[in-house]
Amino acid sequence: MIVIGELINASRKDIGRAIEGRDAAAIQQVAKDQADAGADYIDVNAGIFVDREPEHVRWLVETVQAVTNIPCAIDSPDPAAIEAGLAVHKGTAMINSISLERERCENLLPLVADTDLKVIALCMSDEGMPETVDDRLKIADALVERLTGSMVKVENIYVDPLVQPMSVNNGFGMEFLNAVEAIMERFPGIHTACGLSNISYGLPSRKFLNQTFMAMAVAKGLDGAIVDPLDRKMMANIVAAEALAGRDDFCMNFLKAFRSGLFAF
Ligand code: THG
Repeated sequence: MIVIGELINASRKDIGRAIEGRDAAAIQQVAKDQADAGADYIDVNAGIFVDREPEHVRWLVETVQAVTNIPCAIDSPDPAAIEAGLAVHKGTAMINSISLERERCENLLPLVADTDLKVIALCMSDEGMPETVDDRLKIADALVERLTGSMVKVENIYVDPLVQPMSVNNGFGMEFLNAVEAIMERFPGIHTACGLSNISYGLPSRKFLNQTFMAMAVAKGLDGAIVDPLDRKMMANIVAAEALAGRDDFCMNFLKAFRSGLFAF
């Protein structure tokens, strides 16, 4: 499982304030904590600052990379913000995300064409949010075709089928899970990723719901997630679920995690 640490997101009050006030130490602490907890990527999102998003994203990438060796997932719907972050990023970044929305797709394809960047391909189009497995597969088909047509390797693509709140429609959980399974089957070598916590929006005990949903998604083949790496139970759940799903040879990762104390709450 590729773990993308979600905590550097301007919609969180402390982070929004730290970005505005250029409090590098505060951002760097959150970056280091997530890397130490086992994150593979640090998501950087300044989405609440519409006009100043590119400059904030650029500052976030520089600030985070000054203290960690792991790459960033540059999280914005605005191609200009992604371009600004990429311009200063060292190593191989993850783009979060491209979608089938026309403007986003047209502007981002040239940026990722022929590169080794990791790309999250969000199942969203100008026709709105997908609801069924079929809606998601149609968008995934078109996105994968365009990305591979631009010489992006299939193993660098993370399709995000889009998690929607089950408080809105209690079928959304299974539609998402079945989409993960269908996408993993249809495009050998591809990955899937998602912002998992959307599932519990509007409900109590969100962490508990997110942890349970993670185990179900791992069983369907999910191999990337934007989550809080400081949530120990979530991280323990991922390791246990992957072993149970037969994705951990000789239970090596599970045993290693046990020895390092991950399951001692
Ligand atoms: N797919 C992709 N990218 C995404 C999402 C997705 N990026 C943004 C988002 N969704 C995932 N990231 C976060 C980051 C932080 C929080 C949730 C999702 C978060 N939420 C608390 C809440 O909602 O209650 C806020 C609480 C707080 O203020 O701390 O922390 O779906 N590709």
